[in-house]
This record gives sequence, structure tokens and C-alpha cells, in this order.
Amino acid sequence: MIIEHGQSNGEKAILVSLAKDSRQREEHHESLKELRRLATTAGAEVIAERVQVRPKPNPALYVGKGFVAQLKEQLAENDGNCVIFDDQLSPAQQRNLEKELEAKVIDRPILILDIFAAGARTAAARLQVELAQLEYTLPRLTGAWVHFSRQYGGIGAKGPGETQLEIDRRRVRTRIAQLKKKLKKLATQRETQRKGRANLFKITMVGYTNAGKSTLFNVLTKAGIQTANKLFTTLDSTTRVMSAGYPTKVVFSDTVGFIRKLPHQLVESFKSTLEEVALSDLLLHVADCSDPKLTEQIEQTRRVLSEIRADRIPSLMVYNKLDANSEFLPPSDDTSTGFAISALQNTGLAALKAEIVARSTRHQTR
Ligand SMILES: Nc1nc2c(ncn2[C@@H]2O[C@H](COP(=O)(O)OP(=O)(O)OP(=O)(O)O)[C@@H](O)[C@H]2O)c(=O)[nH]1
Ligand SMILES: [Mg+2]
Repeated sequence: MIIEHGQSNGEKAILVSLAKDSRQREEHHESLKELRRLATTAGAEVIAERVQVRPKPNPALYVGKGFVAQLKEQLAENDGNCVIFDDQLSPAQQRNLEKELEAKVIDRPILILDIFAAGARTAAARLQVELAQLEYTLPRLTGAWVHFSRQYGGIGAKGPGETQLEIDRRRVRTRIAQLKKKLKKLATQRETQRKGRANLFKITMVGYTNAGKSTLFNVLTKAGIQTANKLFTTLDSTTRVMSAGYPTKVVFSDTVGFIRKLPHQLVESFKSTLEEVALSDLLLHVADCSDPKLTEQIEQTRRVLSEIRADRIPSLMVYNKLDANSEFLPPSDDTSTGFAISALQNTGLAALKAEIVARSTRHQTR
């Protein structure tokens, strides 16, 4: 049986978040909503959402011992087999929790990596995700990873006096080097394509996942990119060159979305995809104005933009999904007013297009 991404995979999970004090309880329940979307995108069924208030994580178990006992009971009562934590666990915490709970234990980075792995379609995206997964696992390779050695162990792998663990580590490092080499080759190809577009006006959609980047891209370019009400539908960049209606040739690119607590390894390995962003002439920062977390999502996107050194590129704020929040008024910043649009209903786009035309005209006569 082939399990389609987003379909149930038999995992029945409790979601857990740790709040420093009880005043933050509400906020944590709010962010568990996002974790729920991630979990269901990955195919899990959510049976409960739990927040524990605790000033500091327990070094051994992340949450408290009593709380772990409660989780175990709740799993048993609901036929659950998995607990997903809204943060990064240390390798020891993960191991200890699995032992105590007798269930699968997943943390936020692993969950996001899993979604990326299942959604990766192009060669570049696949290589980038595998690299991120291995870089995340490498420091976590301990004696407990017996299944890993069974899977990868082979004849001729054992050197004199080497432990299985060292062999596993070496294999992972070898694979990492291989992946980096392959990605470098792809980057060179991209470089060549990029040179061919050097004098064009490059516009890239950026923004939080599910904001509507691909929908807007399709509207602006009449391309047929997949859009969906799930997180991380797009994992690679797509580019369309347009000339009709523009003073110069304009290149639109759609790319991967951002999220809160994006695993560092993912940003690292998606560098080449994200490099495209840094080489743009104009960014369309798409944000979902109907999302209660709008401000936080904009800030998060800006943080990633500065991490990939794209924060100096001129950008237009595009507040999308106006149809779902018709009261919304776009705020002004020092340089410009944002555009409020609905990509889905094709409203508010004339002003945005006019601004794009104006900017590309300026670029041409520069
Ligand atoms: N109500 C409303 N929904 C929209 C609008 N634009 C996009 N959507 C919906 O929002 C969901 C996400 O749209 P996408 O275009 O896939 O979003 P994205 O930013 O490309 O998302 P990822 O590629 O997953 O990061 C889809 O279900 C769209 O139909 C809009 O203007 N109004
Ligand atoms: Mg998309």
C-alpha cells in the first residue's frame, strides 16, 4: 500500500509543549495548533494537546517525571503510540522518553525534516533534505542506534579495533560528503542558468508557509504550480520569465516557505535554493492577514531573510487572504504601504502589478 503524504500513517500522537510559567499557557496552546498542522501533514492522528508548566526543562526527560507517567496513561487509554514535542530534545532526552513511554518520541525538527523528506520532488530538494536529516542525526548517533547499524552495516566495513558506532559515524560522514558534492554540481548548473538571466529583473515570493506564495505566483504568471492547504507544499524553486505587460523581461520565482523554529540544518542545506532569494532584485513578502499569528510570522520570515543575507533586498509587503479578513488595513512602514490582496479571488492585484511594473522600469533605466 502506498501511503500518500498527509494521509494517516497509523501514528496516534499526543502533542506536548513546555511553558515557563502559567501565564504562557495560552500562548503555548496557540502554538500547538501549528504543531497539530505539522503532525497531520506528516500523517499522524492527534489524540491530545498537552502543555506542562515548568520553569526549566528536566535534563533527563525534558518534562517532569509525573507528567511522563500521565502521558503514558493517556497513550494507553487512547491507543496512542507516539508523543510529539514542540521543541528540540537532546538525544538523551529522546532516548529516555522512548524508554519510559514505550512509544515513539518525535521532536519538532524531526517532524519538519520528515515533512520535507516526504514532499521533496526534485533531485535538488531530495538531496538537500537527506543532507539535513543526516546532519541532524550525526551528533545523535550513539550506541542506542542499533537499527541504524543493522541497516547500513556491511561486509568490509569493519576496520580493526573499530566499534560499530565509529563505522556508522564514518558512513554518515561519507554520505554527507557525497551529498555535498552532488549539491555543488547542481549549484554550478544553477549558476549557469542564473548567468543567462543576469540582466533580467528578478522577483521572488517569500513568506511563511501556507501564506499563499504559490497561489500568487500562479496568478501573476499563469503557471500551474501545486498549491494546498498544508504546510510546505512547495520545496523547490520554480521560475517563469514574463515579458508581456512589463517594460523589461521579468523573472518570477516561487520558493520554499519559512516556519518558526525551522531546523538550522534545513536552512543550511537549503542554502542553494535560498541563495536564489538573495540574488533577487525584488522580494514579494507574502503574509496571511487572516492568521492570528500574522505579526509573528512576518518577523519570523524577516529573521530567515537576514540569516540568508537577503534582508537588504527591496521588498513589497503583500497581505494576502483579504477575503478571509476583509476588515484588514495594511500598515505602512517608513518606505511604503503594504498591498492587501486576495490571490484566490484575484482582488487588489492591479495596484501590486502597477508597482512591479514601476520597479522594473526603474531597474531597466538604471
Ligand atoms: N482564503 C484565501 N485562501 C488563499 C488565498 N491564497 C491562497 N489561499 C489558500 O491558502 C493555502 C496555501 O496556499 P499556497 O499558495 O499553497 O501557499 P504557499 O505559501 O505556497 O505554501 P507552501 O508552499 O506550503 O509554503 C491554499 O489552500 C490556498 O488555496 C487567498 O487569497 N484567500
Ligand atoms: Mg507554495
